[in-house]
Amino acid sequence: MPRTQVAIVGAGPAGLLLSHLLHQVGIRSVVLESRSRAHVEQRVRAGVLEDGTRQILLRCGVGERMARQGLVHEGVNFAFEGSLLHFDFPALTGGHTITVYGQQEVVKDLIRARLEAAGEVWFECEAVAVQGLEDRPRVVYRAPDGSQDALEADFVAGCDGSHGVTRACLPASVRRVYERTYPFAWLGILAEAPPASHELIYVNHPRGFALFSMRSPTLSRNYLQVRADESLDGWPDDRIWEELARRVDRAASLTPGPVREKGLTPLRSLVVEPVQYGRLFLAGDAAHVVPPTGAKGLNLAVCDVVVLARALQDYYRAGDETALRAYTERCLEHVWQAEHFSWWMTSILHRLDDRFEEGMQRAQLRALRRSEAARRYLAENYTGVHTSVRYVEWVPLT
Ligand code: RFL
Ligand code: PHB
Repeated sequence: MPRTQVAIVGAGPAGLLLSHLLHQVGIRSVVLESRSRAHVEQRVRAGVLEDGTRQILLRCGVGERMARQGLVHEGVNFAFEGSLLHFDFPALTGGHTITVYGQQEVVKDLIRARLEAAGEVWFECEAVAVQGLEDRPRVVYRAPDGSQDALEADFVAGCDGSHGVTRACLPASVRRVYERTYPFAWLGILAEAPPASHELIYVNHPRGFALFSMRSPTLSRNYLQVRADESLDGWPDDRIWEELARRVDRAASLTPGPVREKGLTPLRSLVVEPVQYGRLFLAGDAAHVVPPTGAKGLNLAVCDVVVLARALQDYYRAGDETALRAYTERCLEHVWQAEHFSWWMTSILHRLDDRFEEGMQRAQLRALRRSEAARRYLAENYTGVHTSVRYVEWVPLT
């Protein structure tokens, strides 16, 4: 049976970054990924990197292309009640910014770094079970030829996202899952069209939420709040552009263009406790899900794996298990913080169809306009001052 030190399930940002960080301190790992390399490199998802995430990627040597091609933004805008509110991040946070750089670009950079270092990423190998969590863990997986095999390891990292298998491997007797669903979804497009504005615009409009983002000066990434049970069939490209134009209103001028990709994302919040059991450690979306409104999912995954890589380094270097045992407690600190922020952003920006909640929303939005302290709270959370920025120093280096 093949054997490694850390078996990592999932080649998303969490699994790949963990494998890279471990490699840098001499710890061997194998990443098992159910999909093909082309599939994971093309999956369009997140776009906003917190300041700390940017610094972590640079510090561990995978940020060179991001530094060249990523778009550094000094703020975002909210449009509500007919006018625009600008959040000046450097002024509100003592210099922090965000970087717009597609998640699939981060994934490509990490895969390249792993493969150039002869790292083992086994594509088209789907984990079906994790066994022996207490002492001799092994991941049972289906190989590309359909046969079933197993990989033995000292530890297993469950980085297989929100629909993976590892979360369910925590025994039911210890696993607690806290979940919220929202009665709406996001319809997202990636289009060959200039962005609506040079910074992101989050729109609270009577017809529903909209978000105007980008990937480059010629590629826009826009989202619309739609009903949770909506189907893409009812949304031909023309209708999407018309609806985006209605919601952006006078906040920016839109130039429609060919739609390259479109998808629906249901919104939900989910936290699992604990995120470790025996020799299994969950990280990223396997451990928690946030609605995308706060742009936190990828950044949280980065925080988790920096904490985990550091704890594994302590273990292999000095036999010290203290940080491994503290993993759940350490992670839950930043996880609940980001869960709150993402829930709050979601609740102040979407159409809620409830008079009381609309009153709450208006009060919060007006407080943001009135109060620099309120804007600072948003800016600190958005740029990751209390999460990823604090973990930059934790990146395990030899
Ligand atoms: P991923 O990226 O889902 O990767 C998990 C990987 O595991 C594989 N897998 C398995 N492999 C082997 N065996 C199995 N049994 C497996 N089951 C699954 C999957 O194929 C996959 O390759 O999880 P990870 O690494 O934890 O990363 C999390 C992020 O992907 C996610 O949080 C973000 O995309 C969320 N998100 C955003 N996050 C941000 O920080 N900033 C943003 O601006 C942002 N915008 C977004 C988002 C997510 C969105 N969608 C589509 C959910 C915008 C959207 C629309
Ligand atoms: C994106 O550019 O895809 C994006 C930006 C901000 C969010 C979510 C997604 O809150």
